[in-house]
Amino acid sequence: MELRERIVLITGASSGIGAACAEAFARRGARVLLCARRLDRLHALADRLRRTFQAEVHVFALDLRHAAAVNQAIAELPARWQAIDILVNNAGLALGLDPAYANTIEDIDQMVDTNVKGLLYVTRAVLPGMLSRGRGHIINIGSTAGHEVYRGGTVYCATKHAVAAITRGLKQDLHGTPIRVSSVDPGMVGETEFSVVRFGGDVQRAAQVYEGIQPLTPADVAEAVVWCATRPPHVNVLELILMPTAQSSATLVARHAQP
Ligand code: NDP
Ligand code: 8X3
Repeated sequence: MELRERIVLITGASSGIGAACAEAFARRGARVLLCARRLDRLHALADRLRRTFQAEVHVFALDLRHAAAVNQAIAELPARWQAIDILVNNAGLALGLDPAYANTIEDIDQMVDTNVKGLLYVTRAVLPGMLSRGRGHIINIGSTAGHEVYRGGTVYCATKHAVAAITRGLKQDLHGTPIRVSSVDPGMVGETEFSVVRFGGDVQRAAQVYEGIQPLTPADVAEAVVWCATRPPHVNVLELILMPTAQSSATLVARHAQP
């Protein structure tokens, strides 16, 4: 499917996989709508995409944990940005590596509110328009953590299992419509802020996560997202799992091996 002139809304576009998706879609001529909490980051990215690809970009600040803010942001989009063709539900985070019985209530709330409820709020705000226009594609960024669990990741894994359930459930909710639903589920992705956020800003601890392996890059994941979006209209990629070659499960990681 041709991406030129398509409107693509990407949540969590201020860093990592979301920023890479913005670039991958902009490079192919799509019009990109970018949101996150850090508006300065979005403006910097928008400037770069305009300069490099002559891309059409619109940015807005959004904390998607707040349903009213989500509804307002979508309702108040400029008229020429309202007909969203593709929604990339990317914003998300993990906090800590504590057992679930030791997680702070604030961390539990933030993971669930962002990864599950926020994703549902944005989807709820965008899908009716897609249905009325008779075209659209929801692409969720899930995780291998939505297919397995690991010690210390109970809450995060639960949220990503929820994303997997939402993807499969939405496909059934949309049965018989032309709207497509996909989940792109990566394993370890480097060059993002994911582990720095998880470890509360501890850059050294975050770097150890990827020590001795070549993780996926945000661009690798973005290419998978674009691939889902560019299949012909009769093809719906429901779930796409990708991991670094050096990773075989959440905890089975071949460090200092080839490649
Ligand atoms: P980053 O931390 O680099 O990016 C996370 C993005 O989410 C940021 O742009 C952040 O923007 C945004 N975000 C977080 N909270 C909110 C909020 N309340 N409202 C709006 N935006 C928010 O990590 P990644 O790029 O790695 O993460 C992107 C997605 O990929 C997540 O869903 C993550 O679970 C998933 N993933 C990551 C993997 C990895 O190894 N890195 C592997 C598998 C999946 P801001 O802070 O400006 O709001
Ligand atoms: C992010 C990667 O290692 O927490 O989803 O499963 S991991």
